[in-house]
Amino acid sequence: MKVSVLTSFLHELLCCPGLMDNEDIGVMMQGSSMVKVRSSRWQKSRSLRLLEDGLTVWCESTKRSSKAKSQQTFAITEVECVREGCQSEALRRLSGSVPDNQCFTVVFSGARKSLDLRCHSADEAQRWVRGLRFLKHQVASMTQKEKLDQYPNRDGKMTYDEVKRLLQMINIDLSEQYSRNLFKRCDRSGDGRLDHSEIEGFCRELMRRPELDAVFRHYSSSGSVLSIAELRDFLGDQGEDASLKHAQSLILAYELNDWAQKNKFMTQNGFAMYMLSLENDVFNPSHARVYQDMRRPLAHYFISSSHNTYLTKDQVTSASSTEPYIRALNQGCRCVELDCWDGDKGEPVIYHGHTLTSKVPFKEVIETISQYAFKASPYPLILSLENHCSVEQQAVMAKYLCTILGKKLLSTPLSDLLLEELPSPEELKGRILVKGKKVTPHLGQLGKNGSCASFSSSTEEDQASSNKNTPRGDPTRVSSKVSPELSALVVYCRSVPFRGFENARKLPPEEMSSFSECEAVKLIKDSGKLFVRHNSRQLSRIYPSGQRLQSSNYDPQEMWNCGCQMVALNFQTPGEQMDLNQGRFLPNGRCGYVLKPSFLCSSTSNFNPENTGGGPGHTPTQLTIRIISAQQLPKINTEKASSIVDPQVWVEIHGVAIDSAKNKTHRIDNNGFNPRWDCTLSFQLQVPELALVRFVVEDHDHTAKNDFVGQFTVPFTSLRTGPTSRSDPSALLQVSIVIFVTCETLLSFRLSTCSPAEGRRVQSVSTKASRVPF
Ligand SMILES: *[C@@H]1O[C@H](CO)[C@@H](O)[C@H](O)[C@H]1NC(C)=O
Ligand SMILES: *[C@@H]1O[C@H](CO)[C@@H](O)[C@H](O)[C@H]1NC(C)=O
Ligand SMILES: [Ca+2]
Repeated sequence: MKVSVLTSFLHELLCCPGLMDNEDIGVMMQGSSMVKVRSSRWQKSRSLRLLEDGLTVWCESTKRSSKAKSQQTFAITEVECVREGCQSEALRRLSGSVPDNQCFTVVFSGARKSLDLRCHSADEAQRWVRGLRFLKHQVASMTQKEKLDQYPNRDGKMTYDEVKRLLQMINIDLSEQYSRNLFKRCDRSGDGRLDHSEIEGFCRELMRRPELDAVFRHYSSSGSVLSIAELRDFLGDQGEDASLKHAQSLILAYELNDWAQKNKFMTQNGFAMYMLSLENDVFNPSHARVYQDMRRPLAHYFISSSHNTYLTKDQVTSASSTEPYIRALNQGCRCVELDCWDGDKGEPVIYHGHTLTSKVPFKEVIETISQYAFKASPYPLILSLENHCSVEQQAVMAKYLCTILGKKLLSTPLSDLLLEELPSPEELKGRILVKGKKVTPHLGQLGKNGSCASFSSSTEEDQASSNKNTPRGDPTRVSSKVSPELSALVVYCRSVPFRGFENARKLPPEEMSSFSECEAVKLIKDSGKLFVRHNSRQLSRIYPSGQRLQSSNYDPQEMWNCGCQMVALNFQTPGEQMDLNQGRFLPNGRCGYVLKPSFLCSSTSNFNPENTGGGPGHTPTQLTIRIISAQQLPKINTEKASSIVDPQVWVEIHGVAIDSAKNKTHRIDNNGFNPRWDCTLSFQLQVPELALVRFVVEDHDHTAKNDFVGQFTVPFTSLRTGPTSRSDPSALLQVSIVIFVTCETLLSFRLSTCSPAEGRRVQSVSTKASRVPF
């Protein structure tokens, strides 16, 4: 089959060596009959089959009736993970009635609903689980080109149309003009078809990176290979370990050609492999693990926090589910929120009160949290309880927290001593903290049995209810009675109303307040310095305004500038703000805790984020970024599928107000395949320690708003620098960084939301940046 020739070629080239030899994949390609499960009542027979491209799974109704001819597909690239056994809500309800080991769930990135499946045997389920994971892994490592010289001989010729169709199948969207030219160039025999060696040439051309070749030639005296010494020179210019030993180790790790490796040379292919590897990522690889001091008080860290975690979409009508908890926790989120209400039969439930959002049992959420709490991060998880329950159901909540979370739940202080400052993430490793109202004995308001009914406060919940901006006229009544059982579980994160900085200074460090985004912004404007000092000792949680019915997000940077720790965002809503959150928490092993700069950790700090004229934290710095090129940018706007991307790249600085800036490259018309800008952008930073650098790739549109293509955010302090300029005329610290933007086609997500705040389609596409020298 001709069709498989190029597919196989590209697979070997791109991602999937030995694909056909894998037994699990073999079973998947033959197809399996399964049962798709939505609930105990809705279970339908489906036939699942992996297509030859190794990237698409067909899921067909097995009924032959033409009316119910439902056929769906999903791409391996859309799969976020595969969960074995009965781990979804629907499957969990079946658990007991079906064998656990015959079930699995395919979880997709973005908003697509998970697919719950039951196989007819445990072995078949295992094969699909393993196979899907294997393929996902292969796709993820697709940039690692395989040896070009090792193709087995194949026969079969391909016409232009066949080539074109196959490219589309594997999501390489070439412009008509470009692909025709390339085809012509490679068709050396001129018969309008590509034979084996011509296809090989075509694939080589497809993967060519001329910008890397230029660097290679600059350092290579022979023009065809780099010697160890030449590679060392290059590493020296990059500011890397410039020893012969390191150069040699790179040849061993990245050179694919046996001859070259044996003779200690690096070929162009090996060089490209190294340049595109994680080792050369612009994100400092030593920041990819936990590298910060984790023994400082909790208040000294930014803590990745989610708002109304249970919601899958908007704030009014969407479904509540345990799934968003899994997603948030897997992303390293360390503070999730639970809005608890009285449910039927004495079982508390979680949903957005007074709205049409569906309900999910409190017990299930806690079970889910128990299972996923420490998968992505060992550091403490904070459960932010918004409690609207009767005292009786609060006691039920307390019971579940204790029985389900067991030893993980922190229910007594680590020490009996009066706290000077909060304990550290290190001390609280593996523990779950409850944040909520506590019956505070020192107020002397209560009798022995928690008759604290009169203890009123206006914490987040109450503020939300008195907020004129709440969507419903009906004020959200928050239970003012706290059950003693639940109160007892609140140890280090006691919610108290904010009564001014002067008053807060006298409070013990375990008391904390929540602020709506608007209140926080006002405090920042009016008394930024005091807010900074407050946050050096006490925790602050910021939450989105009740007006954000579509679950849009506010700018978290403004809050971080003031040292607020828990800047809670709607994790279900992708876009600029969540991208900033991802960037903020990218370093330190993505553990959800990032140490604040020192000027945000002192109770006598004079740092004020609104300052423009120097002071603590001000280190004037020049950031120079050269945007070189991109490869295979995905065409996101499917309605205009025929048109070609006209890409431009924005570089944005998110930091203190004076540092906020953005600039963009020029636009390149009609080339999403390998656009090259070679454009240098410069930024003056005053407070680099707070700055995030965000890259956004857009498709220019003449008639409408530009389409979003991809984004990537990295903290300035986690960028690896390129060669430092030696002709430094001023006292400014010069940092030159060269970015090489790659939107990996195969990693585009299907998720899209239209958030009114931005008024444009927002999609997440991972963008990778690597460094090359000027
Ligand atoms: C405490 O609770 C007990 C029984 O639950 C009740 O008899 C007693 O009156 C309560 N005491 C106060 C001070 O409310
Ligand atoms: C943006 O970058 C261009 C090209 O480097 C430069 O000429 C221009 O002055 C920059 N604009 C701003 C506002 O910095
Ligand atoms: Ca366009």
